[in-house]
Amino acid sequence: MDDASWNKPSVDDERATTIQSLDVDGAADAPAESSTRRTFLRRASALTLAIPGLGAALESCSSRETGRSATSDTTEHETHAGTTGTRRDSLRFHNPDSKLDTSLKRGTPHGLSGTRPPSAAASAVYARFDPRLPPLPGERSLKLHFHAREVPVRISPDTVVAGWTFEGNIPGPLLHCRVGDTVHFTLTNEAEIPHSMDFHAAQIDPRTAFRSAMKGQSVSYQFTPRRAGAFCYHCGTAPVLMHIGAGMFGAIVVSPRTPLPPAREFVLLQNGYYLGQEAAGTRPSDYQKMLGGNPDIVTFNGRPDQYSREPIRVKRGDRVRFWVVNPGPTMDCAFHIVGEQFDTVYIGEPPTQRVRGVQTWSVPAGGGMGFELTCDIAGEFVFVNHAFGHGQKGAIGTLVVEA
Ligand SMILES: [Cu+2]
Repeated sequence: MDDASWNKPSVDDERATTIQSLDVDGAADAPAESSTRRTFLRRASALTLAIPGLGAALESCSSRETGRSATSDTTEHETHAGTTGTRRDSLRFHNPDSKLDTSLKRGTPHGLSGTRPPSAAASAVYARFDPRLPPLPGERSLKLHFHAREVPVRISPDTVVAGWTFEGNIPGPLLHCRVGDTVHFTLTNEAEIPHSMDFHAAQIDPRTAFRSAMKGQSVSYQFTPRRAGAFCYHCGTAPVLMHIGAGMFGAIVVSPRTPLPPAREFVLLQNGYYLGQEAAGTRPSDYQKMLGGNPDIVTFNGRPDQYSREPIRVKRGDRVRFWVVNPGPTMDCAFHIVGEQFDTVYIGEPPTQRVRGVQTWSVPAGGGMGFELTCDIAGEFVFVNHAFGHGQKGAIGTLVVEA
């Protein structure tokens, strides 16, 4: 990335400008009620630990620990996994149904890699994905140069996937701009097969902007987001299911012209992995499994259970805003926090398109929403895809509210 405004690790409350009058419900509870809620939380915690799989997900995974101590989201730390690229065999593949990809001739087969794992799999390093929303750029523009790369990505201490990536990681970089900013985007394809970029934040002719770049080629375009919100971006090359499923996705948060209330802001992308048998330490993506829609692993930010091992930490009294973005490729995310409720969920454009007082709200595949709560109670709050078949597969984490 040439202009790494998205990659600046430090996010704190100072950058969040004050706001206007968003009437947020859920003022601090009275002490008696607070005590009652804490009792409930303890019970809820015990309950969740009694659920097979969920309990396992909540464990510290001490047998797989890499020696890292729990990280704080107020300090600088990791972002990227291994980025060593390799070549792989290709499967001949043809998808005549894609409506997105206009650079490829209809009926022309193109490669689908994934059968031979990258030889550099063993060197792929596990690292927690930093969930903090990057600060806004100082200028009214975002200049981005992404590279499509096929690299092994270690998604847990003991699992490496054959990733198709933007910038060598799954998900791709988190982006942040404002309504009215100009996003200047270039994709350079360093991979063997065609790739492209579809920004949901853009309103633009997809036949030209979202066209594929062949190996060694670049595609450039620019757009100006008209609406605020949290938006997916993903590769749009056919078959899109395979390209998203193998890791080519990310998120851009577009802040409204008038800032939202100051908050600790985090981005959670839910994705499913559909994996073949491990070979030489790496698990390839399995397209037939993707078509079946039953993932092996579901994650927030590309790594199952990562925020259970290394929680997201805030202080009591913080307002927290999760931007939950769901690139899919197929299933929804029923976002819920055990022991808490959302003061506000921005289901459409913030700040006006919202609902109040919500326990769970589903983000559809291809969608993104803002979930806001006031952390007025100290404790450990599990956030989860409450469709527990997915939560148990790794779409789970912990928000620690420190007293
Ligand atoms: Cu792609």
